This record gives sequence, C-alpha cells and structure tokens, in this order.
Amino acid sequence: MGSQQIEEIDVLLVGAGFASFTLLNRLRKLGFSVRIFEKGSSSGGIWYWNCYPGARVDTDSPIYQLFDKELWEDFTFKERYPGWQELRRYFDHVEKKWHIRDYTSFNKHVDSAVFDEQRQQWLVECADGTEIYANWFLPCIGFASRRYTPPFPGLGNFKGDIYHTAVWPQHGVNLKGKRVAEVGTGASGIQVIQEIGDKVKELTVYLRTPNMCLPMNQRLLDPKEEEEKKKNGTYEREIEKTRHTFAGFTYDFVQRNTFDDTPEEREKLYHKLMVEEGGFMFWLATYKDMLFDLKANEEAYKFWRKQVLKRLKDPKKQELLAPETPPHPWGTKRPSLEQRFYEVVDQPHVKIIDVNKSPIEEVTATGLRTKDGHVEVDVIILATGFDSVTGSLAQLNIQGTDGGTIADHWKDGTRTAMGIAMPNFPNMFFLYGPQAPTAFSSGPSCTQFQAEWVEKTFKMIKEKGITRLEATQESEDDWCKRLRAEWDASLFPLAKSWYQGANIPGRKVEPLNWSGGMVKYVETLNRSLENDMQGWTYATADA
Ligand code: N01
Repeated sequence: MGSQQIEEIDVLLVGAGFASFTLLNRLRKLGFSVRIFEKGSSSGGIWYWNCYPGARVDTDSPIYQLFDKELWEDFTFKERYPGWQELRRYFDHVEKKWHIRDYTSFNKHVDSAVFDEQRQQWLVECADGTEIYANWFLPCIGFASRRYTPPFPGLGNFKGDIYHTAVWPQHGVNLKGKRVAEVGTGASGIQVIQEIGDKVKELTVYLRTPNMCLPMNQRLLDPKEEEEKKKNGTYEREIEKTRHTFAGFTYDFVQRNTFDDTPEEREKLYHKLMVEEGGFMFWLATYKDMLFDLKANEEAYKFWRKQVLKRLKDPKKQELLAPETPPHPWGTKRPSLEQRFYEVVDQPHVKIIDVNKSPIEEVTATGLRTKDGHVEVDVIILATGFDSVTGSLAQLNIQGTDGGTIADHWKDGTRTAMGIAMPNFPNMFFLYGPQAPTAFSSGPSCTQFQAEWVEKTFKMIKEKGITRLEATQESEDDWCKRLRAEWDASLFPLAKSWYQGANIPGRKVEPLNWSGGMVKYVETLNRSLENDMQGWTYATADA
C-alpha cells in the first residue's frame, strides 16, 4: 500500500484503559482527531486482563474512577473496593457516556512505531497490517502489560493446566475439588489464594517472600448514602484531596515522626490505621519517617506482625508469613490488601513451601518437585508478576529519531524526562509508565494528573501551531538525578522488589518509579511548560 493511502490522524492513543479514556475525552474537545488502538477485544485496560479469581482493586471508593462529575453522578460502585466485574461495568458506563467505541479499534495490536522526520509524524503499524500516520503518539499501556513467567525447568512437560494471573481465561476456570499449586504472593497471588483456598481440594503455595498484607476492611456501599454524598459535595471533596497527597489517595502521612509519640500513642495510631480503618492507611497515612528511618520502620513491622500472628495458629506458617526478622523493611514492597487470607492459609489442606529453602527443581508431567519431594497437582497457577514498569514500553518496537528503540535508549538504565517523554522521541508522551509516581500512586489519580498536563500542552500546541515537541537532554538528565536522590533517601532500595526491577533475574536494579510524591511531580510537569516551555524544544508550522 502506498503511503498516500494510509490514514492520518492527530493523536493515536494505545490501550483502552483509564488514561486513554480521559485523554480521548479531553483532546477531542480541543478539536483534535483522536483514535484508540487496543489489543484486547474489550476496554478496561488492566481490568480486561485481570479477571483471575478474586481480582479486585486496592484503592477505595470514590477515588478509583475518572473524576468527571458527568461520569460519577449516575454510576455508583457497590463495594468499597470494587471487583473486576464491577470495574468492567464501570468501563461500559464510561464507554456509553463518552461514545468511546466510535473512536476505538479493538484487536489492534500495535507492533511498531517509527518517527518520520520528513512528515513530522509517527508511522504506527499493527500486527494485522494496519498502518496509520499520527502527529502525536501516546502509548497508555500501563506498567503491567508484559507478564513474567519464571523459567522453571520442565514447565512445558506439565500435563495439567497452567494459568498465569495476567492472562486468565475470560470464560473462567473451575477449580472446585482440584489439587492446585500456586506460585507467587504479590497482589495477584494473595487475592487468588484467599478466593480459591476454600474451594480446592489441596492448595500448595510456593512462597519466596511473605507479603506484608493489610486488612482490606471491605464493605458494601449503601446506595442511598452514596447518593447523599454526591449531593452534599463529599465526592468533590474526596476527589480534591487526591491532588494534595503523596500517592493521590484521600489520606496522607501524619506530620510526626514515629518516636515523637509515646509507645501508647503509637499503638493507638497503628491500631486505628491497620485495624479500624484498614486499606493502605497503615502504609500511607502513618508517621512520615516510616519509609525513611529503619528504627521507625521496625516499630511498624512489630505492630503488623503482632496482628498477623493473632490470626495464624500453625507455628510454621506463622514463621513463614510473619517472621521475627522481616525480609525487608515494612512497606518497601507493595503490601496487598487481604480479606480472609490468613484464615484461609491456616487450614490444613493449604501447604506452604518456602522456595528459598526448597527451590522448584522441576515441573514434571504431574506436579512440582523440590528437594523435599514431589507434589502432585492438577493445576498450576502462576501469579509471578510482570516485567514491570519499563517492560510494557520496551517490548514495543518504537523507534526514535536516532534509529534506536526505547529498549536501546534504556540499555544503560531507564531514562525519561519527567516520566512522560524522552529526547529523540518527539511528539510522544506516555502515561502511567516509568519514572512517574506510577507504582506509588492510585492509578486514576496519576493518569488524570498527567492527562491534565497533556491537555494543557495540547492547548499550547494548538495556540502556537506546534508541529514538533521534544524533551531536552537536560530535562532528562535533571529528572534522572532528582529521581535517584529521592529514591536513595528512602528505604525502598533495601527491598528486592519490582519497584526497582529486582524481580527479574539479571535485570538492572534501579529505581523505576518517582518516589518523591504526586504533588512535587505535578509541580515539576507544570513548571516545565513555563518560561517559553523550558525543558522542551519545539517547532511550529511556519518556522
Ligand atoms: O505481581 P508481583 P502481581 N519463584 O510481582 C513471586 C498491581 N496489581 O501480579 O516477592 C517463586 O507483585 C514473587 O516473589 P518475590 C499492583 O501494583 C494490583 O501480584 O519477588 N516466586 C511475588 O511474590 C501489584 O503490586 C492489583 O520474592 C516467584 C510474585 O511472584 C502489581 O500489579 C491486583 C518467582 C509476583 O508478585 C503486580 O502484582 C493485581 C520465582 N521464580 C496486580 N518469580 C490490585 O489492585 C516471581 N515470584 C489488587
């Protein structure tokens, strides 16, 4: 096909989740022609793929949604923490309200994108042969679109069924009465275990690092109460709070250090946060030194452990799931929110194998072998996570002006300008990706604050007639320096976490997320547009 026949568009968005939805709505209102390409057959982003048993979000209502009143005024979530089915219902609602389907092509797997200097456009190609020219290219593919499967020897020989939580069959799986092996205890693993634990015949959990789970304190929302909150301004106030907190939640660290309080005061605060309130408050509404000072962190761990031990009777499981010496400082790996996790795993038909002492040596036709023996199973569930944060973008063949791909750009380490752009990749912005607050934020907050900035930028693009916009090298260098300084001041480097790529053997260990908080992040983005767009180079049509 000759290039003259290829469709042209102002803005191409990749992925049909929160980020693309809000951008589509904003940019088309500014008069740009916009299209979404989505590789799945339906929208929802991560909530299309995340349909494993028990999958639900760890951010509570009402902030896990797009903040537009026209969306929330006639949609009410049923639970404080909605499950994946409910989130799909929400995405259907947004689709209808904003006519998203008219602008979206499903089953369009973007394979490559090359910047054409002559045309000042991206040529984007899909696996099915579709080609499109876009003036602006915005991948919105999240931080978890490249799953990770450990190379267990013999995995291909297993005669039963193997499922990865990231690509769970859309039609579901009947696990009733089955013997199941489950690997991984991140957010996905914890949810699967607590959901299937009572239904299966035997469950063997292969544990590498215990998750320092927090009680979710799930509850049904009262529709009348929610309607009242919408009328009396509570929704608006809660949403507004997200702009002023570290992680884009409605709550933030208390402005005291751990040892400013007496032991009794500390106990009271910890109890309130972990037991009474639940959710992430014990992580993100606690003393401001918890994630920066080891002694302060140990106090949090001691309290957390005491609570968990009360819920486990089996002394071996106590030591595995809440050891006296923590494997890493509390909260430096992502804590999961649990509902009955500890009660479920405490049952005798649930076994836990510590793979640090007994690594998985081989998967056989009928089960898994460690040095302690062979466990026969019908099903293996891999909740082993992702090539997180950078993997999503680096797996695509996106070529910049120097001919290199994003993976080439990052060969000596991840580098971005403010977690939203990169030099050599003009006219491209990515949302909810590397070096942004991504993993340290509530997804909708982060994406919407970034989208607000993109909207502002596109207003400027329109006003000034900008045809090419590129982050400067200085802007990237400066951001990498600041990011590293924030990271090194915290306790995060002390955990082998996916926050820094340490979950994938052989991968460079480096900070992948901005840990300096949402407020500083948004300020930096906004400042970069001031003084004739410092931090950017641009060209206009008449230049
Ligand atoms: O992935 P993970 P996830 N042998 O990387 C283990 C978001 N999310 O899908 O901790 C044995 O966290 C690995 O062990 P270790 C959320 O941000 C949100 O659970 O590296 N085990 C770990 O236990 C979340 O944090 C929601 O030592 C191996 C597990 O596999 C992020 O996505 C729901 C292993 C992987 O956990 C990722 O979550 C789901 C090996 N060789 C996801 N390799 C909600 O909002 C890895 N592991 C609820």
